[in-house]
Amino acid sequence: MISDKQIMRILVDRAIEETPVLDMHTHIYTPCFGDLLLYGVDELITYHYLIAETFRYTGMPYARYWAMSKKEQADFIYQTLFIEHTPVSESCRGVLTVLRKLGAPVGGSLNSIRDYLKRFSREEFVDKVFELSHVDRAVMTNDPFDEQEHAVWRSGYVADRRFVPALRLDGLLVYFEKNVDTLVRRGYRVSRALDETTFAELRRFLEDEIGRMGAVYMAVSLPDTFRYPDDSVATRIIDECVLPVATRLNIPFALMIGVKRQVNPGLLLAGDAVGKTAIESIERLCADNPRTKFLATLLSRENQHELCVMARKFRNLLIFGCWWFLNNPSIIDEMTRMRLELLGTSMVPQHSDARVLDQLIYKWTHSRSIIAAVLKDKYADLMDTGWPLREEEIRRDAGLLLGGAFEAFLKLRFEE
Ligand code: RAT
Ligand code: ZN
Repeated sequence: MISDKQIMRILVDRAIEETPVLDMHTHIYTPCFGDLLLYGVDELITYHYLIAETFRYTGMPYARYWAMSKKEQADFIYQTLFIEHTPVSESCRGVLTVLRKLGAPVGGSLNSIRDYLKRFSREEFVDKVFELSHVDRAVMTNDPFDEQEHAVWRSGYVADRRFVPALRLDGLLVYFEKNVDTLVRRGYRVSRALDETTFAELRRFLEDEIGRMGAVYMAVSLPDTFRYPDDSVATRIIDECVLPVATRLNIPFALMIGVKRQVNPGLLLAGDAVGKTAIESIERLCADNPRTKFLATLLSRENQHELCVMARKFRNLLIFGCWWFLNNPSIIDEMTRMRLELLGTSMVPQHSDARVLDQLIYKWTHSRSIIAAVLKDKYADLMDTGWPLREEEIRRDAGLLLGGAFEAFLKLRFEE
């Protein structure tokens, strides 16, 4: 006879499998952005996570790698990580999951894989990836200071319901000085002096960009050394511009904190590391701005428990994802358990951070199975209490965890 718990486990797998994902942070783009949308096996293999892993096994000068064509780089990484070594790391396994799901010859030569993938047109490939990953919508990272991207927003942008815009603020909060001239060229009366006119113009800039894009949140990635408040440009622009605009438009301000930029510049994008940050910055922001909504993800494993506790204290804080170096099965498992135990379903267990379209497939295949495994354990404990767990509850939870909690947060309005 099949037990209640066995039935529950089948229902959980089914619910997690069948629930479409709203992926709240990626680096992929609507097809109208042209070559900003990365896809295909050469991009997949030259993902910066794999570049860092490749250099573990070679004495080759970094510059020689960067001088190669994309195809040569992919050949080199494939040879190093998949042929000369066993591809057991999470990033390597990810490539293989993508290939398997696409029906490509896993274990074959890279050329045979390239040949296989030629059967898809770009358009077919985009459809195929969304179908295989069962992602309904993916939130982009839209940098208003990227000239190539900006040109498309000004003309040629074609909305695609699967891609949701989000306004990235690194250019304002981290690299303000560098971008003053661009802002002036675009007709904003700003100056490095950070006077009242500049703040008013920056608010106008933010509202223009959010309006043009239809951005659902503003976001910034910050170093582990970030402190709020302090006497930095970032604090001043956050106080005078970002918070008022976020509150007025009722859209969240997403903080992604903990990157140690360029500890090894030779690796370029793969050269960033991690550092623990001071949770007090988030505490202050949430406590002082109860009507403003914050999203947060921290890069250091050491910050995860206190971040959960912070979310228990502030309803205007929604924590999300297992970011970058945390996106490994053992850590996702641990973080998802802790978050469910401390926050129930009022959190977003995962985002993909996909830089290459194809990565939606593996990031969600791998994460779905961990989320399902954790849920099964939690439900088994719940059933032991005598709680009559129903299938509707399982489906409701799957919906919340795979995007519903984020969507509900977007709609929330905090009145004081
Ligand atoms: O995960 C990544 O690919 C990083 O390089 C970053 O892009 C990070 O996710 C970010 O959004 O800053
Ligand atoms: Zn990212």
